[in-house]
Amino acid sequence: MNIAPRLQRLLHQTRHALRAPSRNARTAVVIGRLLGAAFLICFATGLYSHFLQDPLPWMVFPTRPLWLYQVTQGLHITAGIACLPLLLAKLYAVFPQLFQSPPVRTVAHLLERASIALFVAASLVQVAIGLLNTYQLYALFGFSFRTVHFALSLVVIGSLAIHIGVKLPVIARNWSKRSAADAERDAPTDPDAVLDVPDELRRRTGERADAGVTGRLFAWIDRAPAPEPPDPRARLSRRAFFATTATATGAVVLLTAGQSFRVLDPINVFAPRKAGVGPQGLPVNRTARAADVVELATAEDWTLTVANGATTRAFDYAALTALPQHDVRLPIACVEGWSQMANWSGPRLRDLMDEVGAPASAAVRVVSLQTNSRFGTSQMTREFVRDDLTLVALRLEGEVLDIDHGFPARIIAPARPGVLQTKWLSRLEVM
Ligand SMILES: Nc1nc2c(c(=O)[nH]1)N[C@H]1C(S)=C(S)[C@@H](COP(=O)(O)O)O[C@H]1N2
Ligand SMILES: [Mo]
Repeated sequence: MNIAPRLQRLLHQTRHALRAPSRNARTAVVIGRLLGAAFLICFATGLYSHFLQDPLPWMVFPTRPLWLYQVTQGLHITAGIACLPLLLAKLYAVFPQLFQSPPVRTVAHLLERASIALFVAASLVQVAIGLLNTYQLYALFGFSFRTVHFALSLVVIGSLAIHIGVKLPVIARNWSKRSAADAERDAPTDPDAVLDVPDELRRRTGERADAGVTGRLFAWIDRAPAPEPPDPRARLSRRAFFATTATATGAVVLLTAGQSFRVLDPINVFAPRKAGVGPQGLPVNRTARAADVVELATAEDWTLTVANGATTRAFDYAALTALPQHDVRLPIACVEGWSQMANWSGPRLRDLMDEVGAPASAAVRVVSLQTNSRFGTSQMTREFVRDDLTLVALRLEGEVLDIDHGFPARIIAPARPGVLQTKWLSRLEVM
């Protein structure tokens, strides 16, 4: 039994099986545009979220509309989820490019391929860890999620810019259906073109098709005797490919976006959080027990210390309720994507600042009773400190705060990530 001809025929079939009507430059451009838009939405909203949590000294943030962060973060998570099927579709469309012959032509070509490899790897990791984070599976990573997600976003956007720059001629040629059809009429592409160096390029570089090791290998594969013509029905048609991609993308978006956009709540089946489920009708992100604060939070002698340098005042619960109370309707908008509006009441933070003579320009460090997590402290820039809607909340939906929502007192402020709405307050320090 002779192995070589069998191998030759097998490779030949494999090589031709990769051909599919949807595997062409136009498909790559159509999916690429959607993916590009999703990546840009994720990048912009991600930077916003990142700097809200880690502001540079000169940064000032808008506090209106009060649902601003709820919407930007909802878009971030929803666009990120859409990237998953779109990335797979794009990889499917360009997959045969992996087997170019020869694998590397010039230094520029090497850099181009390297930037694509980096882009594909970084974006797959980026989308995967983002998704795991929305399900609170941080424990799976041995690293700080936010640091890595931020650093990778720069790699993804940088390599995407290079990729778009390199592919600009292909993108321009295939931007519209018409231009793609014109290009095809002017210079019909060999159905195998995606598998090989396009003839045009070969002519320009004066290269022979069967040059190099892979060129010779491909030439040998193509000499396979009498290949059976591939069954056209066995291939995914262009229409089926787009229908599959659209269905998958639509489904993952529609079945999870309800966590961020209330109108879709009835069909929220995959998202980790359900609106309205939790004490006082609001989901809980970290329970008092997990934060190890039950004893401290329910202690008779609990007080909230407000400190401005040497001036400190301790407010017990009765003293806080004796201050003017205000009602606000503000969302908890978690970085993980879920969000929900709620009715809060309590004294304004700015009134407490005035009690210790804090300057109007002061930022505040918020300290929780919780000491077992980074979320136990947060910082608030002056525009949030001075906002009329920023409260030291004592009540939720007309009742005393549930211990899991931060009893005796928590921060609630407009247009801010949930992670900064610190629960189980202990100290407020003027900075
Ligand atoms: N002390 C403390 N405050 C905290 C947290 C925490 O882990 N510890 N989690 C934050 C996060 S990530 C969110 S989304 C909100 C959720 O508030 P809720 O549990 O009342 O819905 O609380 C924030 N406040
Ligand atoms: Mo959160």
